[in-house]
Amino acid sequence: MKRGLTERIDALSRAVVAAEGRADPEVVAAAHQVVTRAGERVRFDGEYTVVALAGSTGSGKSSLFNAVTGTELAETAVRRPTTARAMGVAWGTALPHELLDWLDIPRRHLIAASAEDPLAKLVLLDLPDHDSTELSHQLAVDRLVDRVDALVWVVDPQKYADAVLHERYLRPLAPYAELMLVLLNQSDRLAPEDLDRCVTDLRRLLDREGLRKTPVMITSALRGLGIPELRAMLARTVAAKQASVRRLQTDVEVAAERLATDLGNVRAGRLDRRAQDGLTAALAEAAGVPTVVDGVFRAWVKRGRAATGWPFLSWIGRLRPDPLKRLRLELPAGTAEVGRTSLPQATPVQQARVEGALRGLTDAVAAGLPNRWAAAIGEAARGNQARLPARLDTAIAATELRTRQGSWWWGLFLVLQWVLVAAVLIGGLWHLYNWLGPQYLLPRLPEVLWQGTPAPTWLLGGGVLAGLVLALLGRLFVRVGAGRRARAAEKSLRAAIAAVTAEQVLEPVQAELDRYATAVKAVAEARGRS
Ligand SMILES: Nc1nc2c(ncn2[C@@H]2O[C@H](COP(=O)(O)OP(=O)(O)O)[C@@H](O)[C@H]2O)c(=O)[nH]1
Ligand SMILES: [Mg+2]
Repeated sequence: MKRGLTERIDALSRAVVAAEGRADPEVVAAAHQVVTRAGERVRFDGEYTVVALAGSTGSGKSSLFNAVTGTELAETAVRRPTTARAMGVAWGTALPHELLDWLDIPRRHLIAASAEDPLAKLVLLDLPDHDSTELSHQLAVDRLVDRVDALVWVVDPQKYADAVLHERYLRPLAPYAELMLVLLNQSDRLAPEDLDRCVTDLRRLLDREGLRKTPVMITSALRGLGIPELRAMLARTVAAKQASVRRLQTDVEVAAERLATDLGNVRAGRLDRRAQDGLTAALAEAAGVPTVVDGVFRAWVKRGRAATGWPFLSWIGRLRPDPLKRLRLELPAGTAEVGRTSLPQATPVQQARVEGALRGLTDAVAAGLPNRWAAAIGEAARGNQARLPARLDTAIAATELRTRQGSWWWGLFLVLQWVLVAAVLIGGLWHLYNWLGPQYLLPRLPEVLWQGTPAPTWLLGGGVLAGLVLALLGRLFVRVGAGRRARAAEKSLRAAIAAVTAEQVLEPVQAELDRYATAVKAVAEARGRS
């Protein structure tokens, strides 16, 4: 089915919104103009021509309405003094309800007419009298005068110079002179020479008001004079409207065509995983993820060694600063400092890699797109570049590294190490006592031997040896644990970086791609091609 003009104008309007700032500005402006012009003209059932009969009470509007339509639909003065509410008939195969609703015409009738009928698609309205004493009638007239395609002012020989008609309606409507027609009705009431004088006078009045282009016609609803001419005039108005609609249709087509050419019809590239991952990796590098991962490893090793090492030596390691604390990571949540790490700024090489990844990503998706769209995509990708380092840093600071609590077995090793320390101390003191005791005449302790070696020697030597072996074992386990923690931290950090990348770079780029797709689709609809 061929799309209606209204829908196509709608589609063109959507295309204009999407292409604004991306497509050729001149082409967009031209399309925008068409949308505005056409939109006003064909808001509702654009192919219909709406003509209203307006004028003062008793001039013969309703009688003319009946004469033109060949009906008795309008109530003339005999039956009712004034027409309270507007009434309308439409020539065609169906009533344009939407249009009549918009015009606020509740009383509506259809006059069957084929498409070939010169009056097909004409809506003729019988307006309430403009000089009605009821304000609501006047307001209804004012409202309709704004919304119709053409106005037929009906005057009679007595009241054609009516001040209200001229001051309030005709003069202000001078810009629309071409869309108006004045009927001097009840011509049968005047003698031919009086009629001439009356017409001349009316013409002079209209000319003075700037209505030179408004024709004057003479009619008599009573006698049927001038009715065929009036119908012919209406038919011409319908034809003109049809022509203007056709013209608009062409305008819409031309504008859509130009916009389509400007847009091209590229299947915009999609953001593929590889490019995204490349960018995330480059940003992770620049934001210092490897430094943090290394810090996690070293901090874990340091803490693990402090906990499980040989107590006689492990205190030395405790004197060295903690790698994570130095980076201002792992600060307790809620501290003012959270969100600002001491990670170093990206190096020029890292920045260049980010730039390369960004370019790779945008080049891939913008391939084949018109230059302005490609530029817009580049801008979308870089729009948040200035705030990116801070965002990435915050993301890193907020990532849970799970390093605050050591492994469960550290405690066990610690207890064992202190038991061994106790053995070493006991053995040592025992030996000291045995050596110094006799000099101070202290009582001798009983000699305990095991496998031919004294017990204090076992305690001292075994304690030292076992402590060192345990420490070595601890080192090994700690290293394995540190590797595992570092990998887990890397995964969490990369996920955090990926989330920031998506929000700050990928989403704006996707939005631009969607915008292009919207424009292409809308333009196709405007051309009636979907
Ligand atoms: N003599 C004469 N009387 C007419 C003519 N047209 C309408 N009338 C009469 O003028 C009166 C008012 O007509 P009507 O159509 O109701 O006017 P409206 O108030 O403008 O709708 C009625 O009595 C009609 O019969 C006409 O051309 N000649
Ligand atoms: Mg009337």
